[in-house]
Amino acid sequence: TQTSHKHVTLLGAPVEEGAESLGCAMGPAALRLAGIRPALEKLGHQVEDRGDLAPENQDTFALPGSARNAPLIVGWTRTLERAAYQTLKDGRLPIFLGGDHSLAMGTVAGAARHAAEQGRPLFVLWMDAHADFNTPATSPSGNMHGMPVAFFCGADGFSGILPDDRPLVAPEQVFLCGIRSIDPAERAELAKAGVNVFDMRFIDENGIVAAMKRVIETVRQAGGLLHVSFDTDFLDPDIAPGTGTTVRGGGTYREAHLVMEMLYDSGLVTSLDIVELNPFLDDRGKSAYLLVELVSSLFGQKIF
Ligand code: 5AB
Ligand code: MN
Ligand code: MN
Ligand code: MN
Repeated sequence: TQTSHKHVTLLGAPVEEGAESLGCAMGPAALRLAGIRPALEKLGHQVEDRGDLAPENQDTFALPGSARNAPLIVGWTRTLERAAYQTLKDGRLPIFLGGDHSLAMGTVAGAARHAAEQGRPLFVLWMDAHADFNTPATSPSGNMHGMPVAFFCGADGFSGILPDDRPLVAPEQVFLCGIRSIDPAERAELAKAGVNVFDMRFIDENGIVAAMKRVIETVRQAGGLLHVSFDTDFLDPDIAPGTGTTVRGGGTYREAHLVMEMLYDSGLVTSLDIVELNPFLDDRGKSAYLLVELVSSLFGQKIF
């Protein structure tokens, strides 16, 4: 009964060295075990699973400042940049199964290269408790999963990570949604850059629908492509305990589904990351199953 089926490619990115606590490398396996492929097939989509990717070797790479495991994360960034670009070029919709959020340095960069070739602006919807706008100079932890938005918005401190320094994503084309934890230096940089922020206060006062309508209208009017990067910790820890950096007061079950349903109706999403699932911290697969449910809503699952 599905008429507009997508050609979807699943790509595992078992990177965990961008986070403080290990375990995200088991994320792709948990999402597969929770049934992400059959869930998409049931909705009529054509699905290919390319298995888990491996990072290219960048042992000699160094970044100034505080960036733990930078050589490995840079290796992942280059591998994922190519994988995202090539999958999109092949006319398919990539879903990256994380893995910690540092993987979005590569996936967004690859999507940006593809969009630039198409002559279309790339927008990024970042669903997260955190802004992920630290740099090696501002990061309190050195953990690179707290840096990807700063990286692809062109902040200082990341040069040489990709071979050429082509522009990635304009800060005005980035929407952060669900934010409720920002570091002081990160907050200052974020405000300077001009990234759009729908924090939890905005969502409490105006509703998640108001935020999503603005995102969808902006992308539609610009004729843009939309990359969605979904951090498990966007969700309230009561419904998604399986992640390393939980923050209370997160997105509810229905808010999360509604976001996905509105995105499906918009038809605008061209690539997706599901990140920061740490099965070692989960409660009997609860978070993994919820993430698969949310992906189903994003791909057309109806509640009645
Ligand atoms: B996540 C913190 N801002 O930089 C930092 O889970 C947390 O990808 C980053 O959003 C959380 O270490 C990164 C304190
Ligand atoms: Mn087909
Ligand atoms: Mn994140
Ligand atoms: Mn987060």
